[in-house]
Amino acid sequence: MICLLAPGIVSAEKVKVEVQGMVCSFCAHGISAKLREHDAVEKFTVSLTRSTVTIEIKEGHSLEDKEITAIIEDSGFKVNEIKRGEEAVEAAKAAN
Ligand SMILES: [Cu+2]
Repeated sequence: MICLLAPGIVSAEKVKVEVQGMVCSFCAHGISAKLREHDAVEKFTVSLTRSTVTIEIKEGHSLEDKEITAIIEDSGFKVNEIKRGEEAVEAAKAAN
């Protein structure tokens, strides 16, 4: 993957997903594997302590709530809540 954009120029859309039942690194691995192969995912972080997955969506791509839900459910978990925007993501970072 090559990044042609200087950091900070483009603010990609960020999504915070609260996942139910994600408790260990094996859980995180299953979800990570699916996110890694998705076209629209620029990068993501998984927090086991907060049971959240924070996804940064690639410029020019979109990721619908139902797609996110499908990814999580395919991995064997349930989605509690999906939040979009900087605010939700910054709050998650601050608490980590
Ligand atoms: Cu697990």
